[in-house]
Amino acid sequence: MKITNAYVNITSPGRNFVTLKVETDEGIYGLGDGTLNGREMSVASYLTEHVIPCLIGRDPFQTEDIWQYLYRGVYWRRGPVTMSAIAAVDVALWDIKGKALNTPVYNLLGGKSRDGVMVYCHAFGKDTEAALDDVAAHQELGYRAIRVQSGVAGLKGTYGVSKGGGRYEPAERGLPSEYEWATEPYLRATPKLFQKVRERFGEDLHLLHDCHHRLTPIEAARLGKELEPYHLFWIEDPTPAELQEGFKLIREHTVTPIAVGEVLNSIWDSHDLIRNQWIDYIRTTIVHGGGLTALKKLADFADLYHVRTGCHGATDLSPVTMAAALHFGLAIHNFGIQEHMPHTEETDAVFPHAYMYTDGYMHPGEKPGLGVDLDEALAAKYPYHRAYLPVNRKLDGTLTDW
Ligand code: CS2
Ligand code: MG
Repeated sequence: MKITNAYVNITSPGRNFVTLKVETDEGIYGLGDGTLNGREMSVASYLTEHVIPCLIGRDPFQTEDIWQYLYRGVYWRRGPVTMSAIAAVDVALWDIKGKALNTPVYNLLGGKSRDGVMVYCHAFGKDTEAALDDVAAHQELGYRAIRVQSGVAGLKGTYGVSKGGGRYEPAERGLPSEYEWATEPYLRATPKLFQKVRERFGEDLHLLHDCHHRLTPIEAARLGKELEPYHLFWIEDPTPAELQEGFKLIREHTVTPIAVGEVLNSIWDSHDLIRNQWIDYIRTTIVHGGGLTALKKLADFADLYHVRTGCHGATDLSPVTMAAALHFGLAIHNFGIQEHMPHTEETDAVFPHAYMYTDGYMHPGEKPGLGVDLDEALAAKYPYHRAYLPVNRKLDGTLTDW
């Protein structure tokens, strides 16, 4: 089998998605997600101008060699654009392999290790009461794990809370919007939020919280310690992870589990976090982490240190990544949990798929390959619009992490 053609599809059913389609001489094609929220055209250009010419004529079964060719052969390594482009190729090739062998991709990753993939959803509110009501609404839908985010009194806009109610979608068309931030009100309010959640919903519900890179290590240590009575499943991105050893300080103060990784894109970015057991869950995702070939290596390395996966699964990762993540989560041994932010109906129509949600779990389905497709005629009805993630400033105007 040979790759005969490949091209990038960019569509925007409510938000932008970058999809690579790889075609072969046997009529089988594969899809890969190359979406990088706020920098989509960088990945599209990287694929079209630099990667696709090198794919034509290659054997799509050679996932390892093609991955190494695209990673080592470029000379300039790592970074979200490069690794998202490599991921788009890699996932498309696994899709082709599964279709050619007439089997779901999970069977190529070790086969089923569990019956279903436990997922967590997002509950949020502008204040504690609204957040608790949203937890109740999501518990009604059967979720056994729920991330809880709340507005912070006195702050205009907070990560994870939609501005005007309704769905939360981080990227906005037009130039970046500006949020404001103050750590102290957040640190005072968050333990009280989770105290209220436990009082209303009891101990059985898995609770998660995303600090979204906004704390220093000692602030994260304080928060983790004050959340201990509420037994969270994890606190996520407690501090920017470029300084991996910053997590050593957090670890010395709290037993609240820690998840990191959605902005990381290679095993080297989390190598110290994992081998020192400074974290409990690795969130690096298939689309931004170099694809299934790379994520399988990362998961196997993490398994040696009791670190489980908790892959990123926001709406800015397309249904192609959701499908790949579910095959991956069904097969690997050290699966932890999978994030699930349901896409819009328009998005699901553009990307028809076999995966399904039932009572707190998801399953990729039994179709050969990934079990997801791209309706190109429908996709064409949603042209790309440049969009940006917000920026965040402290009350004195200092730019900080959003
Ligand atoms: C968040 C993401 O889902 C999460 O854990 O951190 O929503 C993140 O803000 C977006 O993916 C950024 O594009
Ligand atoms: Mg996050």
